[in-house]
Amino acid sequence: MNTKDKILRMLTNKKGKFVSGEQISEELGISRTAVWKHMLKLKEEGYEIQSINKLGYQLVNSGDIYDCSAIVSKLNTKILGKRIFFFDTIDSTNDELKRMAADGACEGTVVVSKSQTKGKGRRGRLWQSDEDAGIYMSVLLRPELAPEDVQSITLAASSAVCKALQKYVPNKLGIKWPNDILIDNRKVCGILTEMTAEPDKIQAIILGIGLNVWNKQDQFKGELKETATSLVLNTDKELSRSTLVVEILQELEELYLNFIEKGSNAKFMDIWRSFSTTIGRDIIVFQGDNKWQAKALDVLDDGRLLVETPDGHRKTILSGEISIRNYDS
Ligand code: BT5
Repeated sequence: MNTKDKILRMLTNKKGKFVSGEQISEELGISRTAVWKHMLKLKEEGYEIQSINKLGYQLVNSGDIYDCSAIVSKLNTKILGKRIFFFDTIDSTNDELKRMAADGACEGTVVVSKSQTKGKGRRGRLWQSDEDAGIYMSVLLRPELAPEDVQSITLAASSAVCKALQKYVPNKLGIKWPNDILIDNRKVCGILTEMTAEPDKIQAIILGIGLNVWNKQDQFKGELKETATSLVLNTDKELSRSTLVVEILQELEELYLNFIEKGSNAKFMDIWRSFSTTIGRDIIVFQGDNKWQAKALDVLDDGRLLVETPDGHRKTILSGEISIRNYDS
C-alpha cells in the first residue's frame, strides 16, 4: 500500500472524525508538508476532505469514487484482494485473471474493471457490462479440493453476495439455482465459476461476479429491459462500488475460509437456502434439447439440485437451466 492509500485508509477508518496532520505524519514517518500534498492529491481525485487548523483532516464524502485506492483503503481481508488489478476496460475480468493464473498468480488475486468489452456468462452467453454501471470482478481461488467440489464455491459466492447486498435491499433478494441473484424476480447479479484442474485436484478457480449497480431500466438491452434490474432501482441507500466490492470480498472470504479450513459448508448452505427462490417450487428443467417438469426439493451440499419428477422419481441435477413455473415466463 502506498503512502496516499495509507492516509486514505486512516481517514476512512475515522470517517466523520478529524485526524490530525501530526498523527498522520508520525504514524507514516513523513513530514507535515508531505501529508498536505497527499491531501491535495486525494482532493483532486474527488475525495471531499475538510481541513481545519489545529483539528486536522476529515473525510466528509467519498461518493462513488471507484479505483484501486478506494478499494484497498477499505479492505480488511486476509487473502482476498491482497493483490488487486484495476482496469478502466478489459475484454473480460475472468479471461484476464485466467491469463494471470496461468502465469502463476497467487490465491486471492482480484481483477476489477470499470467496463468489459466481452463480458461473458455461462455457455458463451454475454454479460452486459456498461461503463460506470456495474461491478465486474473476478477472484482467483486455489483451494485444495477435488474438481467436483467447485459448485460449492458458486454457492458460497452467491451466499456472500446476498449477505453483502441484504442491507441495501432488505427482504427483496432471492437466489435462483444455480447462480442468479434476483431482486423481485429480476436478475441483479450473475456468477460465473470457471476452473482449471487435474483429474483429482483443482488448480485454479476463477470466480467472476457481475453486479448491476447504477443501470437505469432503459439502459438494459433487448430482453434484459424486462428481466434485469440494478441496485439503484431498488434502494435509496447510498451506493459506492468500491464499498460493495469490499463488502462482497469480506463476506466471501469468511465463508470461503470457513469451508476450506474447517471443511464446513453449513454456514453458506444455510444462507443459500434462506435466500433460495427455487426450493419447494414447481420448475421446468432445460437440459440440452430436453425439457421436463419437476418439483425442486433441496440443494445438496455439493450444489446439485434435488428434484422430484411428476411420477415420483427423485433425481439430482448438476448443471442446466431451470425456470420456475407460474413465476418466470
Ligand atoms: C451469468 O451467466 O449470470 C454469469 C455472469 C457473470 C458475469 C461476470 S462479470 C465479471 C466476470 N467476467 C466475465 O466475463 N464474466 C463475469 P448466465 O447464467 O449464463 O446468464 C447470462 C444471461 O444473463 C444472459 O444470457 C442474459 O440473459 C442475462 N444478462 C446478461 N447481462 C446481464 C446483466 N447485466 N444483468 C442481468 N442479466 C444479464
